[in-house]
Amino acid sequence: MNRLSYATLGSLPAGSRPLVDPRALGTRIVHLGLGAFHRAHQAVHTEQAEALHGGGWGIAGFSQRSRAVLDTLAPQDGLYSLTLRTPDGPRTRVIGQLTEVRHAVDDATRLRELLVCPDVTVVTTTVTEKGYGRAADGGLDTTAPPVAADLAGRPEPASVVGQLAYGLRARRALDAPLSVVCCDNMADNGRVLARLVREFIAASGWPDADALLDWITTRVAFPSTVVDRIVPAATGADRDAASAALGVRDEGAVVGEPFTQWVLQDTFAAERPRWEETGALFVPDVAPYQMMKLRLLNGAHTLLSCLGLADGRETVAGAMAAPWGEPVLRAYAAEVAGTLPAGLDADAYVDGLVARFANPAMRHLLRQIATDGSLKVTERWLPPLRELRAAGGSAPMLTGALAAWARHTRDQDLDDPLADRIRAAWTGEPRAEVRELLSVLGASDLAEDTGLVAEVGERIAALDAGGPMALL
Ligand code: CS2
Repeated sequence: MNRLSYATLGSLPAGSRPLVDPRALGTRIVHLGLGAFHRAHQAVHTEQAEALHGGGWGIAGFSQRSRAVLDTLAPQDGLYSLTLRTPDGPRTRVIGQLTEVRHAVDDATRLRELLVCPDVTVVTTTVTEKGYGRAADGGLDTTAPPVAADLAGRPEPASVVGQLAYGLRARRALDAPLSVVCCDNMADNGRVLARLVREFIAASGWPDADALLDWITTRVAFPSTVVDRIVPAATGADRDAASAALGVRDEGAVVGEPFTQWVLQDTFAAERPRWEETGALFVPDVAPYQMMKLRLLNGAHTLLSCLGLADGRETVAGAMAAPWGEPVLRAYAAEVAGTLPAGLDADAYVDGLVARFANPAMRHLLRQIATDGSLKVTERWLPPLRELRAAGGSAPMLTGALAAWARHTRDQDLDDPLADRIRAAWTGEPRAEVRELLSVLGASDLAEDTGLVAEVGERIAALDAGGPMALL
């Protein structure tokens, strides 16, 4: 079978072709983190906006670590297909918005070149929570290896924050405004990223650091965003199915659910694609949307993954099919909904989640969600837990969730940047264990809350004895 590429575009079934001719695009967006999520979300919105309004918003995607994604996409001229797993069957279409696929370190010169190009006015990022090098207090961990080496003046920065700081420093000479758009699942993600970049510059020792910080204040925007589309890691079978649908071999195929949401803070500093024409929402403050999505969707995902893996389930739909699946999800959501700002329709949102999670056409592995759990728990559960405790309310589902995560770290192989410290917390003394796990999460306030520590301990014992139903 021929490979998907510019040369074979003409042979694609009519409904599977890119909406625009990718060869006619310029490069106006730099994207850091070339994973499946970007390709199934922002790239798709951008392609739709391009088809409607033009503008030449091609994307240069820079992989941060993996070279495999380049080996896959470079021979395909940056083309790949997205298969939407609708309940009525899959729909496969080639997305043609990537004009360049590169490696952020190997192609550091090209990255710098693009960041000083006046046509480029938007940088987007999807590097996962751990990709930002945050310390427990939310600031930059200047001792973490990639950041520390970049601060020491490594010419090809390997940390995302270093890449942005160096890039902005170069761009200042051009004095052209830029929007840096964080698209990862973190509360206040724009402000988080702005802070990290500023702290990098402040720690850099650059003679122009102060002037650069002033320039960033006036010329660079870091809008916050909420991104949502469930994108399970594609399997060999997914690639085979996409290739069969296209009639050409696609090694870069991605899969996702039909649902997509993108909410952006309306504070861009410079020209951008008209994403609002593709369903994206521009609002003055994304916080309500962010809280609803992180706490309900992502929080429930993490809970289902911990409970489901312990219960021998493999996928989100499998966990939802368990007798405890939907009741646990609804009980968790009912508790967390109490922490959301007024005016949101949490009930409708939760009904939507039940349908999305139960979509039998999706094979979303619980193990994928369980990855980097320590960072996710911190974003998704601890803020609502703190708020409910501060208000004097009880939070049985959130303490149960922490217990489920604790058991997960006790019983399962961990793929987590803090795995060593987490494993070392299991000393055989139950109270001390929970306390230590909370400290590892950077939640010393909660670790010192003896009532909470005792409750989590009891919930661990209840789950050990009764399985997920014990949470209800
Ligand atoms: C999931 C997210 O893996 C995870 O942690 O909760 O990737 C989730 O599927 C997306 O945020 C949905 O938008």
